[in-house]
Amino acid sequence: MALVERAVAFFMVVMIMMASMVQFSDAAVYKVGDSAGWTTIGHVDYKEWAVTKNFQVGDVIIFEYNPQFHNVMRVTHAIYKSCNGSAPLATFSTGNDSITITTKGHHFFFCGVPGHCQAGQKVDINVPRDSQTAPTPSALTSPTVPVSNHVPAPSPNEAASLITLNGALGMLGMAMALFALFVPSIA
Ligand SMILES: *[C@@H]1O[C@H](CO)[C@@H](O)[C@H](O)[C@H]1NC(C)=O
Ligand SMILES: *[C@@H]1O[C@H](CO)[C@@H](O)[C@H](O)[C@H]1NC(C)=O
Ligand SMILES: [Cu+2]
Repeated sequence: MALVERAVAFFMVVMIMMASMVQFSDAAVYKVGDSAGWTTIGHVDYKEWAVTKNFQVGDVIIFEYNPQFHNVMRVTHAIYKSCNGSAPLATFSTGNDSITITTKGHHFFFCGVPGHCQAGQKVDINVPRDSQTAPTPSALTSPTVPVSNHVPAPSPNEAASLITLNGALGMLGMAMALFALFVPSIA
């Protein structure tokens, strides 16, 4: 009897961990400009950087820069096109700004330092309106647990894939540790 209960408990723990793994790997973290960061140096093509990504609601966008020289302004499409930094929707200036994308559609950002937006320091984070929403914890009751359907573009120097991978590996490690704990008492 106790043996059956332990087996059931173990099974449930594994199912919960697999479900949380799905959620964990679903939100990606993107550093704008990858290793170049948020800058006017080297004329990083932020448009090109953004179009190769598969942004989803819940993703975190990090702007990393020297706050003495740059900032981040979230703006409307009209302001984005005109590069006029006098009336932003929001301004960020820590030099390491994490912005979580909470809605679908376009999210426009540029640097508000005069001339920088014109020089190309601007980015459009677009979450396609027809993109799938994140899977719900219904995986808990389903016998087959889908692994993430949201894997960022496979670029070796991309922090996002590493973070996602680390998360998945961490969960796998925890599941294996739990397995080691449970197995001697079952056998
Ligand atoms: C920028 O926008 C403000 C209003 O938000 C306007 O007063 C100003 O003239 C604009 N600047 C330019 C260069 O268009
Ligand atoms: C920026 O913040 C992230 C956490 O949000 C941290 O991992 C990273 O090391 C920070 N980078 C710098 C340059 O401070
Ligand atoms: Cu700037």
